[in-house]
Amino acid sequence: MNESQRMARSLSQVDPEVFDAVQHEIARQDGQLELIASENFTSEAILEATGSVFTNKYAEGYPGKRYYGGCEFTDIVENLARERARKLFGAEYANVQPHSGSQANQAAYASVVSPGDTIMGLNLAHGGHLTHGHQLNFSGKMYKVVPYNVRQQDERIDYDEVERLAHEHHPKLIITGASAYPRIIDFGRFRAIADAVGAVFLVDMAHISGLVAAGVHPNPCEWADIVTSTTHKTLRGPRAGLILAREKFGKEIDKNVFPGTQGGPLVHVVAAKAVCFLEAMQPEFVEYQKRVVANARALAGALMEAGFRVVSGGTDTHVVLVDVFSKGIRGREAEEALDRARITVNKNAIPFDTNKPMNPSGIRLGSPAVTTRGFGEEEMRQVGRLIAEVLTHVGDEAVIAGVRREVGELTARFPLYAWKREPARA
Ligand code: DSN
Repeated sequence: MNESQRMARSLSQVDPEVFDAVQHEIARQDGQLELIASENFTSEAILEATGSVFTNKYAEGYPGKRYYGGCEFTDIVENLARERARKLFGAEYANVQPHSGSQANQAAYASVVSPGDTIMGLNLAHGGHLTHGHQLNFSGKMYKVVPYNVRQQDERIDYDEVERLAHEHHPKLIITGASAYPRIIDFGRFRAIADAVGAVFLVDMAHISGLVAAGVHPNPCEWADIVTSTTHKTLRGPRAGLILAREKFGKEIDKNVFPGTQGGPLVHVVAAKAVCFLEAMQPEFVEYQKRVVANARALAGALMEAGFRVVSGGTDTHVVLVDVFSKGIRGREAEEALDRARITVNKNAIPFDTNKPMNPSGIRLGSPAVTTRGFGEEEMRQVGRLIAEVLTHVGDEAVIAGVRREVGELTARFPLYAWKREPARA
């Protein structure tokens, strides 16, 4: 066998262990109910771009200004991604190189604040994200953080508190956005507060960017100076990050992505982001996102009907935060019992949680992935009933086995990646 024949061998021939793990992962994704709010299933076109030969390319710099030769086709995909991102979100500037949402935030913050400056972000315990100022994260270590919270009575952001804290602490940067907050955020109110204290206003729309792209959620680009995102949650693209901004911030952001915080871009992932933005411009993507929101509401409704308290009384988005402790169960037990029934969720703190983060009072659910596989509101009501059945019988393996069988029937009706499930080749 010569080198070129060796290079042409398939994964199953070269590494049966990794091949088998991939096959098992396809079967796992196909055979379970994926309700993790931040996950989704990408199209074959996006998988193909992510697995393309662009993985071989070094391309430090930006289109037309690279530190390496041979970037003519890299420039094509990066320009496509930048132009499509700007058009999709109505933004003046886009940087499509961040490897992740956290790296997008790191570079975006560095372009407008210096270490030691004061920033404000939503408390992680109230639905915010690690990178919005948690003490164990770079954001909490580098900047002086003033967190804001949700109100206890309705579990919505306490805008009066945000305003009071902003006037008291004069932050240079006010961040909003969330990982576990099911309600539409009032970006206009944040803009007014930021203007009143002379702060830069940044929205991290990682969770909602698919809804925003489809116009089923207000677009933060209309209010914010800088908008960061991931591309793999509701937006249904490859696992990666994105920064959008007003033109005047572009030069500094470019410098803070490369060389400030990253080296070479992952060109194969940039290519897949271009495909993702194109897919998100299609009319069927709008229909998909409408179903994502309707499905989350149907799920929340079914759980409330079964007697569970849903944080904030419902959802405006794809996220449903359930207070399982309202029925005497804690998040870890709930997550584990649902896992045994092949329903995948994550334990999650609820605002003003009285339990510890490793076994909090809540679970977080999301509708994007099951909506991608074709579920409608009827299936979501069934999923709500199945979750309630497990959570009211966490120690009863016979009940859990019954739910697992129903999950199997449901997933079999909406197959996923069926074309990818090949037997191992010799
Ligand atoms: N880990 C993501 C989520 O699950 O929301 C946020 O980065």
